[in-house]
This record gives sequence, C-alpha cells and structure tokens, in this order.
Amino acid sequence: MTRRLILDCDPGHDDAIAILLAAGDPGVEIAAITTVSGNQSIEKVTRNALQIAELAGLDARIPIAQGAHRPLLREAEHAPEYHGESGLDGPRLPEPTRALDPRHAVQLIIDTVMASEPGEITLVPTGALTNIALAVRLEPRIVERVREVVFMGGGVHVGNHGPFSEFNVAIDPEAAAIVIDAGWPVTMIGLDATHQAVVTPEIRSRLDAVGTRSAAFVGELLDFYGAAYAVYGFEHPPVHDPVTVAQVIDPTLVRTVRAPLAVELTGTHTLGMTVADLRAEAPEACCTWVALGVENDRFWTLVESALARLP
Ligand code: PIR
Ligand code: CA
Repeated sequence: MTRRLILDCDPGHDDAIAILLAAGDPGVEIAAITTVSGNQSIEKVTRNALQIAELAGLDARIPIAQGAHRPLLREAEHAPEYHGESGLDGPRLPEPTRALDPRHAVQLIIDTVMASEPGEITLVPTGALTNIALAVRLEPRIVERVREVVFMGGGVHVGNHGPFSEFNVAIDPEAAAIVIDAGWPVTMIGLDATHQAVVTPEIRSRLDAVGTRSAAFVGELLDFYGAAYAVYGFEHPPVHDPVTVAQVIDPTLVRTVRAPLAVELTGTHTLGMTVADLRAEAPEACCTWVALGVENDRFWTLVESALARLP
C-alpha cells in the first residue's frame, strides 16, 4: 500500500521544503495539505501553501484546507524573526490559481482518514498540533484508523522557544499533549534530530546543481532562512520539517528510540517541554518514539532527488 500523507503545516521555509520532498518522492503520496496558525497568521500560511502547490505543480485534485487560527488555549504566536512578515520571505512565488477546499482543515483531516483504508494515512504535522488535537476530539475513531503520526516538534533537553521547549509544542502545549497521549503510534522528530539536518556550503552547492525551478526556489528560501538563523549564531541553518517526511520515506535515516513521552503543561520554567523517559527500556504498551539524530548527507540526497523530479 502506498503511504499517503496528510501534511498539516504552517509554511514556513522548512515546511515548504517538507511539501516539496513529499511531492517529489515516489515513495509517498500527498493525500491533503492543511494549515495551522504558527510561523505566521493562518491567512498568510494558507496563502503560502497554495503558492507552494502552484510552484511544485501539485495535482489540483489534492485538497488544501485552512485550519485553526490560534492555539486551543493560548494567544496566537508567530515567528517573523525566522520566516519574515509573509511567513515565507525571500523567494518570489506564483499567484495561486487553485481554490482552497471549502472545508475546515479539521474536517478535511477527518474525512480523508475515515474515507481511507485503516493504516493508509500517515499524519505529518510540522506546525502546532492544534488541528490534529481538534480532529481527535471531534472524531476519536481516527486514532485507530491512522497508521502513525510523525510530527516535527519538541526535543530532549533542548529548546528554541524556551530553554527546554520547542516552538511548535510551546505555542500550543495542550494540543501537543492531546496528540501525544492519544494512543496511536507517534514519532516525535524533535530538535535533537533536526538540528543535525543542516545546510552546509557543500549541501548548498549540491542543491544549486539540481537545476529545476523547485530547487531554485529552495535556494532562495535558504538565502533568507540561513541569514535569519545566522543572526542567532547558527553557522549552518537547521531545516526541521522535511525530516518528518524523510523519516516516513526511509526510517533508517533517523535514529529513534521508543520511550514514554509527555508534555509539561504546568511548569514555571518548562511549559511546553517534552519529557522523554530514556532511563530504561520502554514498557510493552508504549507507542511513542523519539528521534535523536539524522544522517544529514543521506537526508539531503533524498531532498535532491525529489527536487530533481519536480518542475
Ligand atoms: C519556528 C520554526 C523554525 C525556527 C524557529 N526559530 C521558530 C518553525 C519551523 O517551521 C518548524 O516547524 C519548527 N517551528 C521548529 O521549531
Ligand atoms: Ca513548521
């Protein structure tokens, strides 16, 4: 059975690369794209998703729907320091010609999962987990039907929002807790892994040599995103979100351990921290996995091949 993915995202420079990887890789199929407030406002990230779909020549039958405009309990928070005012500053993008799906993202997620075979759909969230949490509450039967959830967020004793909290989990920790505790298989692709998925000058020249419009777009994305990350002392910018898609395509790229996982919801200094219990072997019933590393070179080989297959 082909692995069909729902990409739930807040594009976002690295979200854009995740979409392109999924669009260009022959091993996976995009079932739907849904958006969530995060890197920028819901209107902006939704427009960005439509523009990326246009650029990548994505099949117009793949539905794209707009989702939650803010986290479950907390005020909306964005990341213009890294993604700019548009959420995708840097490249020039085509005007979208396709229409949004009229459904709310949460409804599209539920409809897509319930209309598919059990185990057919993999959820790949690369933004706050608001939409996925709402979908679980609105239609709990999706928990049994989804094959697995592979999300970008969290980390083990590492943070980019607080000292121990990562942006996607920190801006909507309650949603992350709902998704992590739901009982379906969950793989957390956190900062431990994604901070290894970096664009070195060597990787950059490999991408520049691909020669497609999509690859040129990634280059323009990385010019802005790399400069933004340089301000915060990163010599090579980490590209978080496509590591999720890469893990689905080739699980041997990412080093994961099965471990009990929880989200801190009451911490004074640690709100939104993901707490993985790595002390001993996980109990039989544990269905959460934590990524601890990625093979950067092979990861980019996958991205290169995908970009070479796209317009
Ligand atoms: C947020 C992001 C990236 C960098 C910073 N500093 C803040 C976004 C990315 O799109 C990714 O999904 C996640 N959130 C990384 O924390
Ligand atoms: Ca993201």
